[in-house]
Amino acid sequence: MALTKEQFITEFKDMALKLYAAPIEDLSSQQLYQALALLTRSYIAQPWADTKERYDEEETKQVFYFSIEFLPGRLLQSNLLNLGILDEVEAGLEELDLHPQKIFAAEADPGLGNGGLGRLASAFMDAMASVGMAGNGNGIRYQYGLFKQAFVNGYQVELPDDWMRNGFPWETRKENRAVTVKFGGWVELRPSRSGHLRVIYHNTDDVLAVPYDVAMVGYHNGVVNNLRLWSAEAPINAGPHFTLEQRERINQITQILYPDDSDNAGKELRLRQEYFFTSAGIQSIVRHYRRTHNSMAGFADRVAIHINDTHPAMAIPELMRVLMDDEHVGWDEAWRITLKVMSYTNHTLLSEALEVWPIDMFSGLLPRIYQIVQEIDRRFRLAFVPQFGQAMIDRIAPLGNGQVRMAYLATIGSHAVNGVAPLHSELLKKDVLHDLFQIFPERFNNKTNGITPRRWIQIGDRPLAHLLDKKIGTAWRQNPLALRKLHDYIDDTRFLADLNATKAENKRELAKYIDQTVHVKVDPDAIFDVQIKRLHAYKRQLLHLLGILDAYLAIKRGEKRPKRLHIFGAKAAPSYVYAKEIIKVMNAVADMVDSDPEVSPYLQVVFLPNYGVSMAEKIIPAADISEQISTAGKEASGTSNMKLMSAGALTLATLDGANIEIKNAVGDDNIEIFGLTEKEIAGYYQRGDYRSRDFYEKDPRLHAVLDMLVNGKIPGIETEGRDIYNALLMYNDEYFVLADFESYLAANARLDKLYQQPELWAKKALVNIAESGRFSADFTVQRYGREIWHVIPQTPEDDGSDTEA
Ligand code: Z57
Repeated sequence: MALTKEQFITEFKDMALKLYAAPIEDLSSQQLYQALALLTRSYIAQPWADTKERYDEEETKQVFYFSIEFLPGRLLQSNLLNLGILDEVEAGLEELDLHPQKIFAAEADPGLGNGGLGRLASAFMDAMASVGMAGNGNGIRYQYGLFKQAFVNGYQVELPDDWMRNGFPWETRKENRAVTVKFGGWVELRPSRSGHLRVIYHNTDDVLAVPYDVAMVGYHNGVVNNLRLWSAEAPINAGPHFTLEQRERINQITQILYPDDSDNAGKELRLRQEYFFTSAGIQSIVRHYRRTHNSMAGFADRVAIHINDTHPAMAIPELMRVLMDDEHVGWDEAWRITLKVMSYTNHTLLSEALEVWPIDMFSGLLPRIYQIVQEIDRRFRLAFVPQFGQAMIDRIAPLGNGQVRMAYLATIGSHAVNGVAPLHSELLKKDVLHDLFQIFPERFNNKTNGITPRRWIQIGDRPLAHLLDKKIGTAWRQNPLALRKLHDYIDDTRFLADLNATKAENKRELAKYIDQTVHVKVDPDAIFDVQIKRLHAYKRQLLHLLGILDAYLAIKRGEKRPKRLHIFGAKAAPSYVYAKEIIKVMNAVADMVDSDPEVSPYLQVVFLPNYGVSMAEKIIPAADISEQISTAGKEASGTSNMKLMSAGALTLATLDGANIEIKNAVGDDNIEIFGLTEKEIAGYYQRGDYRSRDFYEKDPRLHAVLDMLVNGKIPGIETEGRDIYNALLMYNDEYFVLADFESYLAANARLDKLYQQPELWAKKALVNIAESGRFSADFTVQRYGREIWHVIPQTPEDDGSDTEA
């Protein structure tokens, strides 16, 4: 849109006056933020309405991305950027003697997700709008987002995230679009005169699902899509017997986000949440469709529904229910429509994350849905036992072992199933979904994850963005593949120095931020070595920690090395004891290193509390090294690896998830690979001959490092040190930390050496930035659009680069 600085100043002052009856000089940053957000929303309103109208008029096929998590990050700056008015607004604010960054920082970060899965969903929302795809989000409006993390005495403490305290100016309550979701009770099936079954519900708990819509603004294209977040409320005419307790129980449904990442706790409230937003979404999609169509026959040509992990997999039986019970479609036709509409992404191979529900809980809470799952199960067995045998079908039918198995249900009820990086997609076919792959090989495919360079470079890394503009022009802002132009400057000494200077500037900024937030002074000339992601044993923050302890001991012995600053950001699930113990030990090591004047000139450790999207925007631009060190075969894709690469950090990585793609993109010389491969680890499992103690006994450096966990050298970690020591040595080190220790140290030594050659380092950073464009989520959603959702015509020139599973 077009907006001059002068126009903006007038309208902004006007809005502030209307809102607060005071001149802007009297307003707090929070108030200025509110005024600016509302003004921005007023700019979004027309294109938002126009986009909706156009989709309806042209009967555009629409995608509905169902996800129990969304992590959009702060929206003000990104909305201004995408509207194309960020520069004018910032100039206007500065003219008013206001500080744009201070105003932007007043926005609460909607933490409606845990980590990669939720952030990916939001990247896809941004990308779909930006490539002009009709893509809607469907999720939950949690009143409290992911807990706020604090450290007390080095221990993680969880505080409530009251993110809506000041309101959420981006949402609009659509009370006219509310639907009812039914739980519990029992179902009566009564044949009706017209021949179809009448389904009568008795004694159900009814919940009103009220949608709150959030605009998803496309980049410079006038498109505004919709993210619909559902809130649970008591039904309006609930009657005199409706108690306060019942009201409370209903409100609970959308009160909190479960803080577990890649883990399934099997709690009933979580099942309620899943059905709540899924049913509400399906009902509202069907209702909207039926306003302009008098049958459901063409539904699958207008609607694609994507199931982001299994949390919304109930979309399959729920759509069957609506088609049959409400729309009177027969089973076969309903199933044909459902299969054509639904697609599913798997995000993990970890068994503890694969969702299963006890049949008792499931059937009690969702009796009609359970009946439909039983029928799906019955027909699946009927169809495939003859060819594949009872034993195999028993393993993979939706019902088995007294459980509803959601990944199997999702695969059986979708026309497409994808993993999120090539290795992950291969392992899905080999292990977790092996048997289903035998039956439905054509459904399986890969869609490598992506990120949005708009947020990570254009907003998060302004110094780099400006340097790029100067050197290769601004085309990369529209098409990140244009970053490849950078290759032309691989021998441009001046430019390489500029690149290093930009990184140095970002490091100084982060040093300031660290000082302000945790009151720790860090040396901006150190190597900034970053590991930011959820705390999980398989991600091996512990390997990184052991590397730090080795460095500590080496420095104590008198070794000199370039100074390294280790930066961690990670939340642990509140019930994940081992992960919390690792946090405690990290913090203890940070203190020990910091208080030792022999060591602190060479080594520093900072664990930043409350890592999230907004903090990532500050850390990533300053990173020199990106630690992506999961046990091979365990990290489905990873996405912080892509973000850090795009900021020119060198990746220190195992051959896992999308690290493999990064290696293929930049070449072996521009990434630091170490550790066991997935094959080698599978070999250990098969033979059953991994003995972590052998590594401890053979390697004196490892020996010394592990002993530090239990010999009292690190103050205050008696319990935690012992538990970790035992996990590694008594319980045989489930994640092969000890096996990879030596090669991890060697890789780190190579990085230390490389850092002595700043120009060579800059060349490698350049290649990383240049090749990061391929990981733009814009391309990812286009591949989904062509190959799964069928909202983009399949074109022959598409090389299908990462579609081979
Ligand atoms: C989650 O964030 C991921 C997987 C899950 O099963 C759940 Br539950 C939450 C992550 C994977 O661990 C990452 O490897 C992946 O990059 C991300 O999902 C997005 O696909």
